[in-house]
Amino acid sequence: KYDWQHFFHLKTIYGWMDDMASKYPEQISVLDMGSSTQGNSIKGVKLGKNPANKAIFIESGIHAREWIAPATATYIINELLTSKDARIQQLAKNYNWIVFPCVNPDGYRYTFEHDRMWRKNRQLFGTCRGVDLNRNYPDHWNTTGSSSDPTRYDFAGPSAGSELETQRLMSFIREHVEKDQIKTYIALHSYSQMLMFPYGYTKEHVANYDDLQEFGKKAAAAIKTESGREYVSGNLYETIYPSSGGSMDWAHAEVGIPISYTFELRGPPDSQDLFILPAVEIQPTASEAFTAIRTIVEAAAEKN
Ligand code: 0X9
Ligand code: ZN
Repeated sequence: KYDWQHFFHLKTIYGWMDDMASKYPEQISVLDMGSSTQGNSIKGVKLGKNPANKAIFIESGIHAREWIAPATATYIINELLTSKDARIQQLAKNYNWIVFPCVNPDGYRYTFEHDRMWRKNRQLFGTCRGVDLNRNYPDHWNTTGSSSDPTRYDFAGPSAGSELETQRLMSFIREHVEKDQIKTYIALHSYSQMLMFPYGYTKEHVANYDDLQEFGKKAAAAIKTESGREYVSGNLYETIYPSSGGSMDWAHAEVGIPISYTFELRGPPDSQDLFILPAVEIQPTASEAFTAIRTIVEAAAEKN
């Protein structure tokens, strides 16, 4: 049985998505981007089937050890399907939601089966493994905050877009951006309590900087009201650290998705292993992340 008191293995998450799709066939269907380097499917769901609706895309689990991200993604799917809250029901009705909880399935499996602190995918390079998939996207690839050394945690890969997982996500987005009117792209990570927008590769401001800053500030305020947690909002370069080749920069600059954010969710209060969040934190963390997303979506809708 699936819940939000535990972290779950890839196959349990996929099984739960299948169960939800057979339980709510009118509202949700399972999607498949194709297979990863090691032959695991990259599965997600689409909620909402009104072709007139704009879509929100949620990418999660690009970094394997950030387990709170897939748990938050499934929480959001569940809320959109089952919530009695009128505001959430409205958002489920007025938007289509495309959610991929685990876009790095090889890495995610590896954190369960071998090394809890693994971050990258599992591509082989001589005697070491792994590309940081959030440095592999073809937008100012490997220009700052990434590495050409395959032993490093932030290895950008041998070339821009070299990894199968990157290619799968890129083709999916390219194929669906117009068809599904994807206007919002949210990437879920941990830890740091930040709501960040492009760019990651430069401190230069995006054209809609003021809007993204305003929505981010509103979202941070909504979290503060809900849980008392302090989230910082700002452009990625100045808020966390410079980094290039991230999926968010690519989605915004190369694909043209206007509302793009990278969330850094909670880490544990005091621990050496800041990616290891106690399972009791899943529910409040996921809830505040969903609150932030709803706030951004509603604030953006008001501007149109
Ligand atoms: O370093 C990262 O990829 C992210 N931090 S994490 O601790 N989750 O690894 C920051 C986002 C960098 N991202 C982009 N350039 N989009
Ligand atoms: Zn991350």
